[in-house]
Amino acid sequence: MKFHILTLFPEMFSGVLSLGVTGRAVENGILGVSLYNIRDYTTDRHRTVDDTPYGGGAGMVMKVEPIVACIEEVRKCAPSAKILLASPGGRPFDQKMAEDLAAEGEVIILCGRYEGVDERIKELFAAIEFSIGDYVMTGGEIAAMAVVDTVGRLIPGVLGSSESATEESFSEGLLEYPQYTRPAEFRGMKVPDVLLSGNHSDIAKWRRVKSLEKTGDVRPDLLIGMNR
Ligand code: 21W
Repeated sequence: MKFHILTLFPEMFSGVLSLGVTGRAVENGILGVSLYNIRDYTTDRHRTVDDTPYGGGAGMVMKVEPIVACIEEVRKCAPSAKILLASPGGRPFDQKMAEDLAAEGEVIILCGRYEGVDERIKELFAAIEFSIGDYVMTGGEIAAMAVVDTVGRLIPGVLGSSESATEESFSEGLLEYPQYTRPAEFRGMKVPDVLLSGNHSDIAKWRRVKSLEKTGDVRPDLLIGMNR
């Protein structure tokens, strides 16, 4: 699996690409990530990547030419790669989208900055716009990292054997049950007795109840339509 990330701030990705599960996968070559600085694809003296919006209004819009030049360069090596555009107006990114993307060989992610990118990019490349939630960030880079992280851990071999069974929560559609580790008591706070009981069917029942309670409290939307 290979990601091509187009951004004005490639340095933002160094942590994600060098640390933790994702960093290890990149080091091992299981996950490929190439970064492209869109500014390197400008041809004018001032290396201009943005301009004022037609029709007026606040802020700047990312220019079409450097982005097209960059995508066309990447497409030489990855001609059939899907193009994702990180955008607050995009489709909400979810686990299903991540699973679909994990089946792709190569994916291009374009990170917008300023007030967004020239609309013609979407049309030219049939770019799929995605958002990571209903809040306003300053650009698409953190959203691109979320995609690399989420899709990356679905690639066989990225998670170690001790990490890999961790799929229950979202695939079952419920939030996670509470977890504890040693010590059994900390500042008078005891770990629930059932978890120390060794009774695995009681433990499974308790965890299911806690998952349902938590989901009802925090994300009742996830429960709607679960019966029937
Ligand atoms: C924030 C870009 C606000 C554009 C008329 C038309 C990528 C993001 C982003 C940003 C605007 C994501 C406008 C959740 C996010 C991102 C930067 C508004 C003004 N006026 N997911 N458009 N939240 N954000 N554009 O912010 O690039 S995925």
